[in-house]
Amino acid sequence: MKKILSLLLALVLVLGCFAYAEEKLTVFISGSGNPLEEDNVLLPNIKEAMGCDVEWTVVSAEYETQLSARLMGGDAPDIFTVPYDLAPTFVQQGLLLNIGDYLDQMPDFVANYTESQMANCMVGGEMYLIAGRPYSAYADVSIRRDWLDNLNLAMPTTLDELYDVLYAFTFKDPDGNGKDDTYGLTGKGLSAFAPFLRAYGTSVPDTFLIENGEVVYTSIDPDFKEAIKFIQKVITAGIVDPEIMSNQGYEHCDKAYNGKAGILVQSFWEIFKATYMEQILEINPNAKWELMPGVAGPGGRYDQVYDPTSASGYFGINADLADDPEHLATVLKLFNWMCTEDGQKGTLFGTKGVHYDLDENGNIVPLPDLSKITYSYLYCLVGRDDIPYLKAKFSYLLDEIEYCGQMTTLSKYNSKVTIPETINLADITTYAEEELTRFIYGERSLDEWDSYVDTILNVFGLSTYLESAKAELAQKGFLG
Ligand SMILES: [Ca+2]
Repeated sequence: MKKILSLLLALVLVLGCFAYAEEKLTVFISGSGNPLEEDNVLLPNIKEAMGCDVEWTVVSAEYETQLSARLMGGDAPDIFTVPYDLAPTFVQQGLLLNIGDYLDQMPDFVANYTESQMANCMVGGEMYLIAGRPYSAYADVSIRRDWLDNLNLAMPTTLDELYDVLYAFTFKDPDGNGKDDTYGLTGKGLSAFAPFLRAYGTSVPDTFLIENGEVVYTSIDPDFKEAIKFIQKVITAGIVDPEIMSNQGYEHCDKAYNGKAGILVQSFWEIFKATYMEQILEINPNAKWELMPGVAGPGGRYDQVYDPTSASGYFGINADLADDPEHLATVLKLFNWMCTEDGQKGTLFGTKGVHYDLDENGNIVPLPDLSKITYSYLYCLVGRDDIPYLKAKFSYLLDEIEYCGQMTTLSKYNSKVTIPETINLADITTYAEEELTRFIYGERSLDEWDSYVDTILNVFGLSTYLESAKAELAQKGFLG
């Protein structure tokens, strides 16, 4: 087949048609939400930049089976999604090109990837993957600035000040309607307590942290036990939504929109995106929401918990291309181009004049049609430089997005931990959440903490999970 194609190319060259007509890039990725070809505005940009045909297959079900079929059939795509857990196997089977050997052909890629983003591309110390850059940390605690102002209170900076604010938001009529109709804080499930947990240097259940070179699993973290004592005080005082554990769907958001709580624990998008803010201001034109920084406590001060080791996707390059340097150069050019300003615009923002314009300083001004591009993650394989992207796309949220980019975050490492087949993580998490809830609400005495830890380790098999997590994080170089 290859021979025939070469002959065809020779013919094409002789006839003086497009010199690159024969070359075709094949991309085979896992995902969903790919638009119809006639509605796809990103793929044409990629074809134009590459100067050749590009076949972009998006597989929404049974990706691994379909990829196997391609590989076994001798029809390996140039670029394909690598399920992260399978990366070592793929390397062993010789399927993945060692991209590290070719970085000199990808200067813009190298320039735009941080050290930790490069580290995400490594398998066993060699660069066998392109890991799409992860999304930024997004703030998830918002507060009614107008309520603070009404009560002459400052933004809380410590756990004790937070307690006082919650108390005043509950008992001092922050909305001035003369009714006892507000609570300090609302949210859904245990994550509603995240602001307290972070002040103790911990996080919601099933989070892997690393403290002093040691793996910490939050569901049995002694810091979580300490945080519970503080959360119990808050609950006993009646200053948070009593329905936190039973709120369904977006009930907690609705309570905040309707002025029933002064602090909402939920991704900031659900307050600040125009569609939500319009609802909020329709209900109360004086409502003024602001992002609330983390408060300091015994465990430090963190605005959010964030996994710096995650990726927006993992992609490999067909190892056979080592024997076809010209075609390989086109494949490498694709990844490199995607990291350039042009490539980011072409794969995230669509077409100038249709989806965006540029102001006099060259900044992107979104046009209404930009909202139709909901599938950029299927095309921008290198991920995006998230904060500049968001500032361009949500230009009315510059302060909030800037804040997200500057948050102090507590690092978690879950995306680099593989769940062993012998354990049932859902059972472990359910048990942890149920028992931690009972501790928090005083239905089980904290005197039984050690017994809880023993049960989850030995009856639910958490000890197996922890052992393998420690070995894996050590092997991947995260334990210093
Ligand atoms: Ca009131």
